[in-house]
Amino acid sequence: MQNQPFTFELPFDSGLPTTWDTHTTRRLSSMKGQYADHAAYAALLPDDPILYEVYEIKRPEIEGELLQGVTVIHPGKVGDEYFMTKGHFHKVLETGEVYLCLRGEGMMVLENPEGDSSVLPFRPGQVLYVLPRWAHRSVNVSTSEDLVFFFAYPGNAGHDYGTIEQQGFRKLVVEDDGTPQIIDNPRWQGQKP
Ligand code: PAN
Ligand code: ZN
Repeated sequence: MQNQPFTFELPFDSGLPTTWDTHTTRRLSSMKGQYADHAAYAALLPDDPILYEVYEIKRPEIEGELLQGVTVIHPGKVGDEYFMTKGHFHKVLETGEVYLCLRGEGMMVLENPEGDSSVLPFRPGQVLYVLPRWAHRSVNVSTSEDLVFFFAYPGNAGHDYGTIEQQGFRKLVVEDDGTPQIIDNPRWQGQKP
């Protein structure tokens, strides 16, 4: 781990950082119950494709530090739903996060425990600010190109994946006639506030 201020490159052609400390791959099998089309999920499971990869710079997970890295979501669909991240609340709910889109074509699905939800397009050059209290999931709405983005969030934020695993997001992004559409999640299992 660096103990001096440092720089690293995020070349816009690849979007990949030139250095990183950890590289995590997330496969379809880690998304059980998240895709609305359970039959399509089951059909793809034997191949267990990699949906996305996260490259992170290691820093102490404490207040005052920032954790940063790059996520690459590969193109693909499960039924009509695009490849996407698991999505999470931060364990420290009052935590914001900054995203910068580097490549591809995406959407961010967000919601808070108060019942508000939002789905924002996410294009190269755009910064997306995730407000404190809002769960967030990134979706690659291209079926041919990677979606690549940079993120930075407070070191003490932590991740709560369990709430989304259990209740899902209120909104889904699905392909309809070749274009992304936002629909209500028929399986959303949260409690209305
Ligand atoms: C991002 C995400 C990353 C992968 O770094 O962690 O895009 O998504 P999941 O964590 O939902 O699998 C972030 O929001 N960190 O807090
Ligand atoms: Zn986050």
